[in-house]
Amino acid sequence: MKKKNLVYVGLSADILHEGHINILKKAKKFGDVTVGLLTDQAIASYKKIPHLSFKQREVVLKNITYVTKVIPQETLDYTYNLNLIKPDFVVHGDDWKTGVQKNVRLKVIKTLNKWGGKLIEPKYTKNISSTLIKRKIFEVNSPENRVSILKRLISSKNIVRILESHNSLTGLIIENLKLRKNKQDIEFDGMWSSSLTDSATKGKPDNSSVDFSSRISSLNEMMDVTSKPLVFDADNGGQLEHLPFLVRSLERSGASAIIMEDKIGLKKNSLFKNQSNTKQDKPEIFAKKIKKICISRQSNDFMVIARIESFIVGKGLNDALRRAEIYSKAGVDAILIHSKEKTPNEIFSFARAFKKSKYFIPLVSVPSTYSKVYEKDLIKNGFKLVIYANQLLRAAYPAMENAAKTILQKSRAFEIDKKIIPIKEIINLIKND
Ligand code: SPV
Ligand code: MG
Repeated sequence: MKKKNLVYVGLSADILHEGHINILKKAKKFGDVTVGLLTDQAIASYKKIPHLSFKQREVVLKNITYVTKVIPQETLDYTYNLNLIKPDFVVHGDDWKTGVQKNVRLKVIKTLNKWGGKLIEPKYTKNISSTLIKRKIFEVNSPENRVSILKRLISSKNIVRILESHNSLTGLIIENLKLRKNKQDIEFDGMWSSSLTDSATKGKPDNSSVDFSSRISSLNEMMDVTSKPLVFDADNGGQLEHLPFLVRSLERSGASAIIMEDKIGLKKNSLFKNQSNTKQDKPEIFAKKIKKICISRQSNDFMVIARIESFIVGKGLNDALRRAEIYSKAGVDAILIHSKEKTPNEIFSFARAFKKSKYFIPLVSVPSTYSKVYEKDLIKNGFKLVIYANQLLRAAYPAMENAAKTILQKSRAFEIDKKIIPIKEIINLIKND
């Protein structure tokens, strides 16, 4: 009997729709179908990570009549898997002739040529797309789903990019801004609810004058109109006994992580030059707070991140390392090593030493003072999360002040009109359908 032909179909299969079924059905006509299921990492290399995990997507595909086998495809590029199984056919919708996948397609053709394999490209099914379905789902996305996204992003991306958001409008910038760079779509992965910029927006100092109920109310306004993960700056977390209630509120709102700094006493922003009155908590006492959060959280996907202030208060590397191990043992998911130096040397020396510890966990950086550092260098040094902690507020304030000044100076608004966006654009900025 003639051996059955082998057909290969590469899929993300996050949300399966009739378009996928059309492709698989067509593929089955040519032989036995092996699906190369893109891993979270492969998908994250060119677009948002999928809603469903690899395992969940695999189960669905394995149970489809037209599919014989499912194997992981670790990269967007098919070459490795094609060389591995040498299929007679690859089937893909004809929608990849342009865009991110254009070169992937050309490589598929070249590789198949080596053994006389063929690329079959059925017409893309119109008026259906996972993106459209995802948009609809987002409207009813539950807080529980939202909480988990950050942890999955951290395990599937080189680095997760978080930007400060101090109101819903800045949240929408983070939500919607997309750029094409080096043939990749890039965007911010989530929002940082900063104590500094949330307080400054309310005209108050960053010393916990803005209490948690007010902070959570601002957070909820951002959550209402966005879908990306949010990381909450909890200062030192407040009283140990109050922490379970804070965690409950954060999880209920859909926040993905709490970052708590190891300081005690009246809070002072870490970037102030004079830190003479700033005190660090005893590491063992701080570890109790960490444990309290870990046992209070409903979901293990809600991340607890400890922020070490040893460099800020002038203690050295050894103190920071000792604390990192204690906090890691207490159960935190990541360590933010803070610094107000002009270069990242201090945090990189910490990273090098901590990497050798058996308690090593992912690192978080806040490059406010050492802003020349590139993400690629953070990645090289073991950082998995970068928080741009205050740039949107710093951009907005001088722009607004300048507009106010110009109107005062000119006794009319005409001169500033050229420098600000038209009212029409502001109206169109927020959809109203
Ligand atoms: C914040 O943005 O509120 C922070 C970072 O906690 S820092 O201002 O550097 O303390
Ligand atoms: Mg803060």
